[in-house]
Amino acid sequence: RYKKRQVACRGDIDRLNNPFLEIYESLIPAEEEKAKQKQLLTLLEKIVCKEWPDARLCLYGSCGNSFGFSKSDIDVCLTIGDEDINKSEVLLKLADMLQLDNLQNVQALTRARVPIVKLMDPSTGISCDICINNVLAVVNTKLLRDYAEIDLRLRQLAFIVKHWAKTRGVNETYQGTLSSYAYVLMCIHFLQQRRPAILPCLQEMKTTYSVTVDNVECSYFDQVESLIGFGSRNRESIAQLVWAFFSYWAYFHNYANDVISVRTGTILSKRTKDWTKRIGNDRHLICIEDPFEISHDLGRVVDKSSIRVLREEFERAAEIMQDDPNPCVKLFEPY
Ligand code: 3AT
Ligand code: MG
Repeated sequence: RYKKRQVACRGDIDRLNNPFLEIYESLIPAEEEKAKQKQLLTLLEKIVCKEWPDARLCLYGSCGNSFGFSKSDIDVCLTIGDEDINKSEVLLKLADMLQLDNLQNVQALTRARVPIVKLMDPSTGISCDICINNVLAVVNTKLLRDYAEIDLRLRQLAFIVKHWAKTRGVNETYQGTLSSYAYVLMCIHFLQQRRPAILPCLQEMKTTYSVTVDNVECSYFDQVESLIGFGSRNRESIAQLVWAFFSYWAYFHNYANDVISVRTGTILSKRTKDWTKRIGNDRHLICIEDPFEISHDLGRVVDKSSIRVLREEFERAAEIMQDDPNPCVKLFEPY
Protein backbone atom coordinates (compact mmCIF):
# COMPACT_ATOMS: atom_id res chain seq x y z
CA ARG A 1 0.00 0.00 0.00
CA TYR A 2 2.86 2.37 0.76
CA LYS A 3 5.06 3.75 -1.96
CA LYS A 4 8.65 2.68 -2.36
CA ARG A 5 10.35 5.26 -4.36
CA GLN A 6 13.70 6.62 -5.23
CA VAL A 7 14.12 10.19 -4.18
CA ALA A 8 15.08 12.26 -7.20
CA CYS A 9 17.56 15.10 -7.18
CA ARG A 10 16.22 18.51 -6.50
CA GLY A 11 18.71 21.05 -7.70
CA ASP A 12 17.10 24.06 -6.07
CA ILE A 13 16.83 22.60 -2.57
CA ASP A 14 19.05 25.21 -0.89
CA ARG A 15 16.77 27.95 -2.11
CA LEU A 16 14.38 26.61 0.54
CA ASN A 17 16.69 27.19 3.48
CA ASN A 18 15.57 30.73 4.14
CA PRO A 19 11.86 29.99 4.36
CA PHE A 20 12.55 27.16 6.81
CA LEU A 21 14.88 29.29 8.89
CA GLU A 22 12.28 32.05 9.00
CA ILE A 23 9.71 29.63 10.38
CA TYR A 24 12.20 28.36 12.95
CA GLU A 25 13.05 31.91 14.07
CA SER A 26 9.39 32.84 14.36
CA LEU A 27 8.75 29.95 16.76
CA ILE A 28 11.65 30.59 19.16
CA PRO A 29 10.52 32.06 22.48
CA ALA A 30 11.78 35.58 23.16
CA GLU A 31 14.16 36.23 26.05
CA GLU A 32 11.47 38.12 27.94
CA GLU A 33 9.27 35.06 27.79
CA LYS A 34 12.06 32.92 29.28
CA ALA A 35 12.41 35.54 32.02
CA LYS A 36 8.71 35.30 32.79
CA GLN A 37 8.95 31.51 33.06
CA LYS A 38 11.78 31.93 35.57
CA GLN A 39 9.74 34.48 37.49
CA LEU A 40 6.84 32.04 37.77
CA LEU A 41 9.16 29.23 38.85
CA THR A 42 10.57 31.43 41.63
CA LEU A 43 7.08 32.33 42.82
CA LEU A 44 6.08 28.65 42.89
CA GLU A 45 9.26 27.73 44.75
CA LYS A 46 8.42 30.25 47.46
CA ILE A 47 4.95 28.82 47.90
CA VAL A 48 6.09 25.21 47.94
CA CYS A 49 8.93 25.79 50.42
CA LYS A 50 6.53 27.05 53.06
CA GLU A 51 5.08 23.57 53.39
CA TRP A 52 7.97 21.36 52.16
CA PRO A 53 11.29 23.10 52.89
CA ASP A 54 13.39 20.39 51.19
CA ALA A 55 11.31 20.19 48.05
CA ARG A 56 12.72 21.33 44.69
CA LEU A 57 11.10 22.45 41.49
CA CYS A 58 12.56 21.68 38.05
CA LEU A 59 11.38 22.57 34.59
CA TYR A 60 10.99 19.62 32.27
CA GLY A 61 9.50 19.01 28.85
CA SER A 62 9.76 21.58 26.10
CA CYS A 63 10.46 24.60 28.30
CA GLY A 64 13.51 22.81 29.72
CA ASN A 65 14.75 20.80 26.74
CA SER A 66 15.19 23.79 24.37
CA PHE A 67 12.59 22.47 21.91
CA GLY A 68 9.79 24.70 23.21
CA PHE A 69 7.86 27.11 21.02
CA SER A 70 6.97 30.58 22.13
CA LYS A 71 3.75 30.85 24.13
CA SER A 72 3.80 27.24 25.26
CA ASP A 73 2.73 26.08 28.69
CA ILE A 74 5.40 25.05 31.13
CA ASP A 75 5.87 21.66 32.78
CA VAL A 76 7.25 21.63 36.31
CA CYS A 77 8.28 18.69 38.45
CA LEU A 78 8.13 18.92 42.24
CA THR A 79 10.65 16.57 43.85
CA ILE A 80 10.03 15.63 47.44
CA GLY A 81 12.66 13.33 48.89
CA ASP A 82 10.29 10.99 50.68
CA GLU A 83 9.34 8.16 48.30
CA ASP A 84 6.36 7.02 50.33
CA ILE A 85 4.36 10.20 49.98
CA ASN A 86 0.78 9.99 48.87
CA LYS A 87 0.83 11.91 45.60
CA SER A 88 -2.88 12.69 45.63
CA GLU A 89 -2.67 14.20 49.11
CA VAL A 90 0.33 16.31 48.15
CA LEU A 91 -1.38 17.53 44.98
CA LEU A 92 -4.58 18.46 46.82
CA LYS A 93 -2.63 20.29 49.50
CA LEU A 94 -0.57 22.06 46.84
CA ALA A 95 -3.72 23.07 44.96
CA ASP A 96 -5.11 24.67 48.12
CA MET A 97 -1.94 26.62 48.73
CA LEU A 98 -1.75 27.86 45.13
CA GLN A 99 -5.32 29.03 45.27
CA LEU A 100 -4.65 30.99 48.45
CA ASP A 101 -1.76 32.69 46.67
CA ASN A 102 -4.10 33.95 43.97
CA LEU A 103 -3.04 31.65 41.17
CA GLN A 104 -5.94 31.01 38.82
CA ASN A 105 -7.71 28.03 37.26
CA VAL A 106 -6.11 25.79 39.86
CA GLN A 107 -7.13 22.19 39.35
CA ALA A 108 -5.75 18.96 40.84
CA LEU A 109 -5.99 16.02 38.40
CA THR A 110 -5.18 13.21 40.80
CA ARG A 111 -6.43 10.37 38.59
CA ALA A 112 -4.54 11.21 35.40
CA ARG A 113 -1.81 8.82 34.12
CA VAL A 114 0.65 11.44 35.32
CA PRO A 115 -1.20 13.17 38.21
CA ILE A 116 -0.78 16.95 38.12
CA VAL A 117 -1.97 20.31 39.37
CA LYS A 118 -2.81 22.81 36.65
CA LEU A 119 -2.69 26.54 37.16
CA MET A 120 -2.50 29.89 35.43
CA ASP A 121 -0.42 32.75 36.70
CA PRO A 122 -2.33 36.01 36.10
CA SER A 123 0.75 38.24 36.33
CA THR A 124 2.69 36.49 33.53
CA GLY A 125 -0.24 34.86 31.73
CA ILE A 126 1.63 31.54 31.72
CA SER A 127 -0.14 28.23 32.30
CA CYS A 128 1.67 25.49 34.10
CA ASP A 129 1.33 21.80 35.03
CA ILE A 130 3.05 20.54 38.18
CA CYS A 131 3.73 16.82 38.64
CA ILE A 132 5.46 15.04 41.51
CA ASN A 133 8.70 13.04 41.56
CA ASN A 134 8.73 12.42 37.81
CA VAL A 135 12.51 12.42 37.87
CA LEU A 136 12.99 10.35 34.70
CA ALA A 137 11.28 13.09 32.73
CA VAL A 138 13.68 15.65 34.25
CA VAL A 139 16.63 13.48 33.20
CA ASN A 140 15.40 12.84 29.65
CA THR A 141 14.79 16.59 29.38
CA LYS A 142 18.47 17.15 30.17
CA LEU A 143 19.54 14.57 27.56
CA LEU A 144 17.54 16.35 24.85
CA ARG A 145 18.88 19.74 25.90
CA ASP A 146 22.45 18.41 25.83
CA TYR A 147 22.00 17.02 22.31
CA ALA A 148 20.63 20.39 21.20
CA GLU A 149 23.89 22.10 22.29
CA ILE A 150 25.99 20.06 19.89
CA ASP A 151 24.61 21.09 16.51
CA LEU A 152 22.13 23.87 15.81
CA ARG A 153 20.58 21.82 13.00
CA LEU A 154 18.93 19.54 15.57
CA ARG A 155 16.97 22.37 17.07
CA GLN A 156 16.05 23.70 13.62
CA LEU A 157 14.95 20.31 12.31
CA ALA A 158 12.98 19.43 15.45
CA PHE A 159 11.19 22.81 15.42
CA ILE A 160 10.14 22.25 11.78
CA VAL A 161 9.04 18.67 12.45
CA LYS A 162 7.08 19.61 15.62
CA HIS A 163 5.46 22.53 13.82
CA TRP A 164 4.50 20.25 10.93
CA ALA A 165 3.12 17.61 13.35
CA LYS A 166 1.05 20.18 15.24
CA THR A 167 -0.44 21.81 12.13
CA ARG A 168 -1.15 18.43 10.50
CA GLY A 169 -2.77 17.02 13.65
CA VAL A 170 -0.30 14.16 14.19
CA ASN A 171 0.99 15.28 17.62
CA GLU A 172 -1.91 13.86 19.67
CA THR A 173 -1.10 10.79 21.73
CA TYR A 174 -4.71 10.37 22.78
CA GLN A 175 -5.57 9.97 19.08
CA GLY A 176 -2.83 7.45 18.48
CA THR A 177 -0.20 9.73 17.00
CA LEU A 178 3.17 10.68 18.49
CA SER A 179 4.25 12.94 21.36
CA SER A 180 6.65 15.84 20.84
CA TYR A 181 9.17 13.86 22.88
CA ALA A 182 8.96 11.02 20.33
CA TYR A 183 9.43 13.40 17.39
CA VAL A 184 12.54 14.94 18.96
CA LEU A 185 14.01 11.46 19.50
CA MET A 186 13.29 10.68 15.82
CA CYS A 187 15.23 13.81 14.85
CA ILE A 188 18.19 12.97 17.12
CA HIS A 189 18.37 9.44 15.77
CA PHE A 190 18.14 10.69 12.20
CA LEU A 191 21.10 13.06 12.73
CA GLN A 192 23.11 10.28 14.41
CA GLN A 193 22.58 8.23 11.24
CA ARG A 194 23.69 10.81 8.64
CA ARG A 195 27.06 10.18 7.00
CA PRO A 196 29.18 11.92 8.14
CA ALA A 197 27.22 11.87 11.40
CA ILE A 198 25.82 15.20 12.59
CA LEU A 199 25.30 14.00 16.18
CA PRO A 200 27.28 11.50 18.28
CA CYS A 201 25.72 8.90 20.55
CA LEU A 202 26.19 10.33 24.04
CA GLN A 203 25.17 7.14 25.85
CA GLU A 204 27.94 5.17 24.09
CA MET A 205 30.63 7.60 25.22
CA LYS A 206 32.51 7.93 28.51
CA THR A 207 30.14 8.52 31.42
CA THR A 208 30.39 11.99 32.91
CA TYR A 209 26.85 12.17 34.30
CA SER A 210 25.03 9.41 36.08
CA VAL A 211 21.91 9.10 38.19
CA THR A 212 19.76 6.16 39.15
CA VAL A 213 16.06 6.84 38.99
CA ASP A 214 13.39 4.25 39.83
CA ASN A 215 16.05 1.52 39.43
CA VAL A 216 16.96 2.77 35.96
CA GLU A 217 20.56 3.81 35.56
CA CYS A 218 20.79 6.92 33.43
CA SER A 219 24.33 7.69 32.38
CA TYR A 220 25.97 9.43 29.46
CA PHE A 221 28.60 11.92 28.38
CA ASP A 222 27.23 15.36 29.20
CA GLN A 223 30.26 17.63 28.62
CA VAL A 224 28.78 18.68 25.34
CA GLU A 225 30.69 21.99 25.01
CA SER A 226 33.60 19.82 23.91
CA LEU A 227 31.47 18.37 21.10
CA ILE A 228 30.42 21.61 19.45
CA GLY A 229 31.52 21.27 15.83
CA PHE A 230 31.20 17.47 15.93
CA GLY A 231 29.00 17.47 12.82
CA SER A 232 30.84 20.14 10.85
CA ARG A 233 32.20 17.67 8.27
CA ASN A 234 28.59 17.18 7.21
CA ARG A 235 27.50 20.29 5.32
CA GLU A 236 23.86 19.37 4.74
CA SER A 237 21.53 22.33 5.00
CA ILE A 238 18.29 22.46 6.95
CA ALA A 239 16.20 22.12 3.77
CA GLN A 240 18.10 19.01 2.72
CA LEU A 241 17.68 17.52 6.19
CA VAL A 242 13.94 18.21 6.36
CA TRP A 243 13.55 16.55 2.97
CA ALA A 244 15.70 13.55 3.93
CA PHE A 245 13.88 13.18 7.27
CA PHE A 246 10.45 12.93 5.66
CA SER A 247 11.76 10.69 2.87
CA TYR A 248 13.25 8.35 5.46
CA TRP A 249 9.95 7.94 7.32
CA ALA A 250 7.97 7.81 4.06
CA TYR A 251 10.04 5.40 1.98
CA PHE A 252 13.04 3.93 3.74
CA HIS A 253 12.23 3.06 7.33
CA ASN A 254 11.52 -0.65 7.72
CA TYR A 255 8.31 -0.60 9.76
CA ALA A 256 8.11 -4.39 9.89
CA ASN A 257 11.46 -5.03 11.58
CA ASP A 258 13.19 -1.93 12.83
CA VAL A 259 13.39 -0.05 16.12
CA ILE A 260 15.13 3.31 16.23
CA SER A 261 17.41 3.71 19.24
CA VAL A 262 19.02 6.96 20.36
CA ARG A 263 20.65 5.04 23.22
CA THR A 264 22.83 3.01 20.85
CA GLY A 265 22.82 5.42 17.90
CA THR A 266 21.75 2.53 15.68
CA ILE A 267 18.73 0.63 14.42
CA LEU A 268 17.81 -2.42 16.48
CA SER A 269 15.56 -5.25 15.38
CA LYS A 270 12.12 -5.79 16.87
CA ARG A 271 13.18 -9.40 17.42
CA THR A 272 16.01 -8.52 19.81
CA LYS A 273 13.64 -6.31 21.78
CA ASP A 274 10.89 -8.91 21.72
CA TRP A 275 8.57 -6.35 20.21
CA THR A 276 7.29 -8.64 17.47
CA LYS A 277 3.78 -9.25 18.66
CA ARG A 278 1.00 -7.27 20.17
CA ILE A 279 0.80 -7.51 23.95
CA GLY A 280 -2.24 -5.77 25.40
CA ASN A 281 -2.36 -2.37 23.82
CA ASP A 282 1.29 -2.35 22.74
CA ARG A 283 1.24 -3.04 19.00
CA HIS A 284 4.72 -1.83 18.06
CA LEU A 285 3.68 -0.59 14.61
CA ILE A 286 6.34 2.14 14.73
CA CYS A 287 9.11 1.54 17.24
CA ILE A 288 11.01 4.27 19.08
CA GLU A 289 13.02 3.07 22.07
CA ASP A 290 13.08 5.37 25.09
CA PRO A 291 16.74 6.21 25.80
CA PHE A 292 16.50 5.29 29.49
CA GLU A 293 13.40 3.16 30.01
CA ILE A 294 14.48 0.77 27.31
CA SER A 295 11.47 -1.52 27.59
CA HIS A 296 9.35 1.48 26.71
CA ASP A 297 8.31 1.95 23.06
CA LEU A 298 7.19 5.52 22.45
CA GLY A 299 5.31 4.27 19.41
CA ARG A 300 3.06 2.14 21.54
CA VAL A 301 0.23 4.67 21.38
CA VAL A 302 0.00 4.11 17.61
CA ASP A 303 -2.74 1.76 16.44
CA LYS A 304 -3.83 0.22 13.15
CA SER A 305 -5.67 3.27 11.94
CA SER A 306 -3.31 5.96 13.24
CA ILE A 307 -0.25 4.27 11.67
CA ARG A 308 -1.94 4.82 8.30
CA VAL A 309 -2.58 8.45 9.08
CA LEU A 310 1.04 8.91 10.14
CA ARG A 311 2.56 7.15 7.14
CA GLU A 312 0.33 9.01 4.73
CA GLU A 313 1.39 12.27 6.35
CA PHE A 314 5.08 11.33 6.02
CA GLU A 315 4.50 10.52 2.33
CA ARG A 316 2.59 13.72 1.76
CA ALA A 317 5.41 15.73 3.34
CA ALA A 318 8.10 13.89 1.34
CA GLU A 319 6.21 14.49 -1.91
CA ILE A 320 5.77 18.16 -1.16
CA MET A 321 9.48 18.47 -0.40
CA GLN A 322 10.28 16.72 -3.64
CA ASP A 323 8.00 18.53 -6.08
CA ASP A 324 6.51 21.71 -4.70
CA PRO A 325 8.18 24.97 -5.74
CA ASN A 326 7.05 26.52 -2.45
CA PRO A 327 6.89 23.63 0.02
CA CYS A 328 6.53 25.74 3.17
CA VAL A 329 2.98 26.73 2.28
CA LYS A 330 1.56 23.26 1.72
CA LEU A 331 3.68 21.46 4.28
CA PHE A 332 2.16 23.46 7.12
CA GLU A 333 -1.38 23.69 5.76
CA PRO A 334 -3.84 22.91 8.56
CA TYR A 335 -5.49 19.54 7.96
P1 3AT B 1 5.27 20.38 23.59
O1 3AT B 1 6.06 21.53 23.09
O2 3AT B 1 4.54 20.65 24.87
O3 3AT B 1 4.43 19.78 22.51
P2 3AT B 1 7.09 18.71 25.18
O4 3AT B 1 8.57 18.64 24.85
O5 3AT B 1 6.70 19.43 26.41
O6 3AT B 1 6.35 19.24 23.88
P3 3AT B 1 5.48 16.47 25.80
O7 3AT B 1 4.40 17.45 26.17
O8 3AT B 1 5.22 15.37 24.83
O9 3AT B 1 6.70 17.21 25.21
O10 3AT B 1 6.05 15.84 27.11
C1 3AT B 1 6.56 16.59 28.20
C2 3AT B 1 7.79 15.90 28.76
O11 3AT B 1 7.45 14.68 29.39
C3 3AT B 1 8.81 15.52 27.72
C4 3AT B 1 9.50 14.35 28.33
O12 3AT B 1 10.49 14.81 29.24
C5 3AT B 1 8.41 13.70 29.12
N1 3AT B 1 7.75 12.61 28.39
C6 3AT B 1 6.70 12.74 27.56
N2 3AT B 1 6.29 11.55 27.10
C7 3AT B 1 7.12 10.65 27.65
C8 3AT B 1 7.20 9.23 27.60
N3 3AT B 1 6.34 8.51 26.88
N4 3AT B 1 8.17 8.63 28.32
C9 3AT B 1 9.02 9.35 29.06
N5 3AT B 1 8.98 10.68 29.19
C10 3AT B 1 8.04 11.32 28.49
MG1 MG C 1 4.79 20.21 27.11
